[in-house]
Amino acid sequence: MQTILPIQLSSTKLASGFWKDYQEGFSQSGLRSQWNQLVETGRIEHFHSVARGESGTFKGYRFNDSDVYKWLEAAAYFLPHYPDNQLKAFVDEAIDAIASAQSEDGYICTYVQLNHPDWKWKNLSSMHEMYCIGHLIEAAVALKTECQDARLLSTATKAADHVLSIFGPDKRIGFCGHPELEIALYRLAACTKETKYAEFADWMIDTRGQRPSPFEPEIKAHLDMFPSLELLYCKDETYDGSYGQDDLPVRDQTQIVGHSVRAAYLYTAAAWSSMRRKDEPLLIALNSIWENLVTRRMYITGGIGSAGENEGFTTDYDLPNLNAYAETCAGVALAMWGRAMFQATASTDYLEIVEKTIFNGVLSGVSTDTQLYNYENPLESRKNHTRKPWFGCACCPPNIARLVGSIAQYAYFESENTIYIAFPIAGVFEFGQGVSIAVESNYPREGTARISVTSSKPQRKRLAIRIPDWSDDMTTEFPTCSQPGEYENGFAIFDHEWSGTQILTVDFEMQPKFVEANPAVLENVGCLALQYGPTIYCVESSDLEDAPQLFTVDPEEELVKGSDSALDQSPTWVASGYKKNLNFSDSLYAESGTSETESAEMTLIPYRTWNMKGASYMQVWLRAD
Ligand code: FUB
Ligand code: ZN
Repeated sequence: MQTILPIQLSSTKLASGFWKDYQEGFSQSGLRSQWNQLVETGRIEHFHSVARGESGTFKGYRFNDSDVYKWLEAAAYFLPHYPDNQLKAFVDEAIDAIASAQSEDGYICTYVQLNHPDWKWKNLSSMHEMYCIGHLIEAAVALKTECQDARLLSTATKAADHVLSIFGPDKRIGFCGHPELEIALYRLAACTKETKYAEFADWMIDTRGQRPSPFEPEIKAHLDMFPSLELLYCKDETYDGSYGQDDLPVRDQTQIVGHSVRAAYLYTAAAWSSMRRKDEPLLIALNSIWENLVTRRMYITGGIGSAGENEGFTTDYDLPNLNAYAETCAGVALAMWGRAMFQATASTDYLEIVEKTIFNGVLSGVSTDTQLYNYENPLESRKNHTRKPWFGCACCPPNIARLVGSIAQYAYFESENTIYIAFPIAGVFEFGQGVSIAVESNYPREGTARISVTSSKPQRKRLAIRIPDWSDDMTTEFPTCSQPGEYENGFAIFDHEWSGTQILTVDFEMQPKFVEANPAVLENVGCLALQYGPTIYCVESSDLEDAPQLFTVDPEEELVKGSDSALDQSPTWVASGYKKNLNFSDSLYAESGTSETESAEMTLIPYRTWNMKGASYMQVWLRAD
């Protein structure tokens, strides 16, 4: 199979529309308000404090450095497309601050440096030192690749070399409780052409899950400092490791377990590793884990990690709506893993999930003005959620910023002979050998896309357009050729001799559909959810007179298109059904049949836009029996 790579961001220019709106929001306000939070909460100051030789002045979570790094990575994606001197000045300030905090030997983790210098590399399972260095590396690679700014890369490679000088096959056995460095090292290897980083990441992936685990003795030794580690990493007081995917070697794993962000970051890296090493058994294992996830442990929104206690997975079909954790970062991580699986297999099966999580469980994590965030993304609310401008544990806001800034890399891909379109984003996109495509589309609000393919010279190339699972019909108009000639792995393939500019129109039929869950998800028995294209809908009390929990939808009644959502201009849908009448008399209970219902209509809005008009009652799964 030919290598499939995401399009280079420098070869993309988004046009007005759904994604440009989000990007403009982040470039004009979201990134700025996040920067203010990084400053106000002391996250930037921590680096200066280290440089000044202070001690004991770190405040907050021990992995707070990573928020600065993720913000920098995001800024690197936005700056070339939305030049902004002030944003650039913030970036410069951050780069200098970070460099000033690095120890002579390359070590950097301001929590340890300021508050616990004697804990350096003592508690890999929980300290997040490698996790933070991973995000530092990702930021540095992004700045180098997108902004041709190599300043942070020297800090990052020095930190990476420091890690490699301590850990490795012939040195100390170790990897991070929170995978992330693995992803970063593959990116660093690609950026610097230094394969030692990729080899080290391969080694970390292979070493995880072996026995004895490096985590076991340190957890015992540090129980007084981190008592929660035993709860998370042990079962019946015996080390188990599943919280950090250290229960089995990855290639022996079959189920998705533990902390959801950790899992999806690890498997993203492992998918790249399998490609790099042509390691079929590793890919087969990843596919088993994936299957377990998407057939038993994933919300219809693409949210993953149902439980708050471990920020992760529980058991098959345990998908509570009201208490769903479904962290925004886990959605971002799932999009990354699905993308890597697509790169490894060329199959749209993975892109289905990438699309599902991005358009629902991830975008619900940010308001359309990019100022307010959801950390958890439940599928039901009883006025117990409000969006926040920031969090004490602020991993999600900059994570979603980096995803939105690099969104084209989830939609457009290229191999030597094929251009892949996972979902259409409006704009102009340049590929190798002088081929570019200009895409006009109002996706995901509508299913049509007009694709103008321009080739600087006559040449044969395959244009592969994903046929979404949710669409019952796809029509194409391509006057110069009666294609598609073939279907492959879920793509319609236009294998064509391109020259000059040729125009292709595709229309994915988009109809609102009620979806039911496997009855093993007891929570959703007798309930339906509405899907329109890739968008999952919900009902919110701010659009009704009452809580949606009082309503029963009648699926036999036709859904009527409502006015477009004021929040993201997607269609709303009006469903008919019944509503429990609240005139239940004064009693708490009454004989069945005595309470009244009345016919009612309910307006469904895109789930991603819920919780934007203040705390509300909300439901994705509507009672229908
Ligand atoms: O531990 C670092 C990040 O903070 C995780 O990815 C999130 O789940 C949150 O715990
Ligand atoms: Zn998060």
